[in-house]
Amino acid sequence: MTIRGAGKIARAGASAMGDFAKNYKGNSLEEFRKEVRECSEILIASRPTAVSLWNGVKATMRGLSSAETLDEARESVIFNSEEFVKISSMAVETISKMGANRIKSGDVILTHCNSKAAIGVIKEAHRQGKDIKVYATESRPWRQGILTVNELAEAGIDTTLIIDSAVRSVMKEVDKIFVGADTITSHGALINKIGTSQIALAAHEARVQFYVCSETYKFSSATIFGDMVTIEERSIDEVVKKGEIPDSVKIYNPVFDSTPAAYIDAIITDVGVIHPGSVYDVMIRQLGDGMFEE
Ligand code: RI2
Repeated sequence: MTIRGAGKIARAGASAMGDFAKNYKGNSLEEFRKEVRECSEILIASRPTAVSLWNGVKATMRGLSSAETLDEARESVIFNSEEFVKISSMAVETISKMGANRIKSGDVILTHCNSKAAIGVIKEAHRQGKDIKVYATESRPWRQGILTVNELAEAGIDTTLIIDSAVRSVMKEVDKIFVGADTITSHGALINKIGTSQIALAAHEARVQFYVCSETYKFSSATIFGDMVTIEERSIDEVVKKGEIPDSVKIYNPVFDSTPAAYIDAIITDVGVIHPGSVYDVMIRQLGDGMFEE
C-alpha cells in the first residue's frame, strides 16, 4: 500500500525487474533466466487483482527465452523495463488529452479513489480553461480520496470531498464520471476500487455518462481464456479497530469490484476512446504482437 494506483504499481514492478537485471552479478544465462522468472513471480504475487502489474512485469521479459548470451538477456530486461515505464507514462498523457475532449465548461464530474489516469483527464480539462467542478469520494477504508482532493485542489480545481455513501445524493448534479481501472476483462467489465460498481449503477439510473480511463496494458488477456480476476481481500483491521465489535462478527473487506460493460459508456485508452465491446479486439492485437510473451 506504499505505492498506490494500478499504473504506478505496474511501473514499480517493471522498474524492479530492470534493477534486478542491472544488479545481477552471476555469469550464467540459464541461472539469470531462472532468477528473473522467480523475481517476476514474487512481484506479481504482491497484488493479485490489478493485471497491470502482471503485464508490466511480463513486458520486461520479452526476448528473455530467445536471448543467446547473458549480456543480451540482461540488456533486454533493462531496455524493456525502461520502455514500459516510458510508454505507460505516455499512455496517461494520451488518455488525459482524449478524456479532456469529453469534458465541456460547466461540467460537474465525479471520480472515485485515486486514479492517475482519471485525475490526468480532469486536470487536463482544467488546464484547457474549462470551468469544472469535481466531486471526489473518500474511498474507505484507505481513504485514497484524500490524495485525490489534495492533488485536484493544488491544481486549483473546484473540488468537493464526499463520503462514499453520498454518491447517489449528488448524482443529480453530476454530468460525467471518470474512474480508473485495475483490470479490464475480455468482455469489457471493469475491475476497480470497491464501490465503483455502485457508482456505475447510480450513474446508469440517473443517465449520467460513465467513463473508464484505462491504459491498454490493464486489459487482461487471460480473461479471454476464461480466467476469472481474483478480487483481493484485505485485513479486517482496515475496517474496525481491535475490540470495537464482538469477535463473533465477521468482516468482509474486498478491495475491488466488477462493473459490467453495460454500465460503461466508453473506455478512454491510449489507443483511442473505445466501446467496452471492442476490448476483445485490442487484446487479440496485443496477443498477436506477443507483447507479454517471453
Ligand atoms: P491509476 C487504484 O487501486 C484505484 O482502484 C484506481 O482506480 C486504479 O488503481 C487505477 O489507478 P490500487 O491498485 O493506474 O492502488 O489510474 O489499489 O493510477
